[in-house]
Amino acid sequence: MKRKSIRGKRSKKSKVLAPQLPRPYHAARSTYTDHLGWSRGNELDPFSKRRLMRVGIIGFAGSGKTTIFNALAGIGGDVAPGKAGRINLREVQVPDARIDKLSLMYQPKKTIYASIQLADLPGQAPGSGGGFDANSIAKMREMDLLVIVARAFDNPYINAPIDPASEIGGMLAELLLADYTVVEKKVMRLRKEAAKGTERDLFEQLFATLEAEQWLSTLELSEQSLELLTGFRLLTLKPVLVVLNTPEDKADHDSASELIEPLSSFEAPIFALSAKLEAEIAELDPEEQLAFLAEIGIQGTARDRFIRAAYKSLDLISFFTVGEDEVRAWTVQRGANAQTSAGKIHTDLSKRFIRAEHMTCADLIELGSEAKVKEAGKFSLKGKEYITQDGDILHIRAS
Ligand SMILES: Nc1nc2c(ncn2[C@@H]2O[C@H](COP(=O)(O)OP(=O)(O)O)[C@@H](O)[C@H]2O)c(=O)[nH]1
Ligand SMILES: [Mg+2]
Repeated sequence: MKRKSIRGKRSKKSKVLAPQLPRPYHAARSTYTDHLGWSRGNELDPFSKRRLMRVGIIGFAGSGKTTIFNALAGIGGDVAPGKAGRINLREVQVPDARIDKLSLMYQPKKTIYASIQLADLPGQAPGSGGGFDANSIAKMREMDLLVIVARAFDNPYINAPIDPASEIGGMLAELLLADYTVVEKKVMRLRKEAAKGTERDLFEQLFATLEAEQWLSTLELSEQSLELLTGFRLLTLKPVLVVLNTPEDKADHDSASELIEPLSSFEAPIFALSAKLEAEIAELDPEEQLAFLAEIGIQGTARDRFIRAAYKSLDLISFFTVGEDEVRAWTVQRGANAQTSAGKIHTDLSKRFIRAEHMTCADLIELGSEAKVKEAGKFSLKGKEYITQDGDILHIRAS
């Protein structure tokens, strides 16, 4: 099998803590629409203040995309076959044990988790060989992360053998082809114009890479190059996760290992889960979920593991604000400084930034109160340029 290079390393299996949730975290706002007119921020700027990160679920028809979408969104239940072209959208909260603990400590009026947006995109018939239509590709380009669902269970409605490796390979090839088409067109024009300079060099490099069937994410592109490419929204620059939709009796990583093994040549992180089982679990309330999981010997739901992994592969981190009114997670790109982070909370806080009061969530949880953190000398003031770390608790002082 050909080695495909995809951004993202195989993630380590993460242990999931038993949830001690102050309230169910799937009480998220939902949207349901058949077009992509939901964006509130700047389309092209994935880090604009309001825009949620979008996770697009893609794969062949019948692979279980809609079932997984429902399970992840906490909707549960069986699904009717999707209507062609329809997109399901839902905002889901990112489970975070730190927020759970902070919420227990402060007993705030509101607890707000970080969230991402899931999109259930239309599929492609297995073995259709027809590829995605331009519309489906355009929708994928709007996503920040692509999740390929591959079927490893027997679906009586699908007249095709179980072959997740070829489904994954087929999807990756589709994505690569879509970029190739765009880049080729651009290169041909630049060549015709006998263009010289950065843009020409960049596109020649991209073209050669795609011709060699390599993902563009394997290139180390400069910030400047990436900026030039923003408008193209190239698919092979996006992170990819694979969900292997397994039979119910092979629903966790250990028992699914023989199914995962043949897929190890794909460099994307692979998540084994049973969509059907997860959807059933999603219908139970939190206590019932725990009992059920214990009964079938699975530690934590795949849902929690998966959503956290998606969040991580987007290179996002969370910082927190705490108080009696609100305990809240805020999302910033890794590497964001304190001033940018303040701007997530409010533009004014960024403009009038003086200092950020800082402690870590780990210290606060360990020591039990802000006063104790101060006593231990683990409370400090940070300037604008301080690089926000995952798990920081910030309070912004502004003029
Ligand atoms: N046994 C089993 N059936 C599943 C699983 N996931 C999905 N299905 C069934 O497969 C069919 C297609 O699923 P759906 O989510 O609509 O696939 P989509 O076309 O990719 O959106 C539905 O009848 C589901 O109930 C699974 O993990 N196990
Ligand atoms: Mg569907």
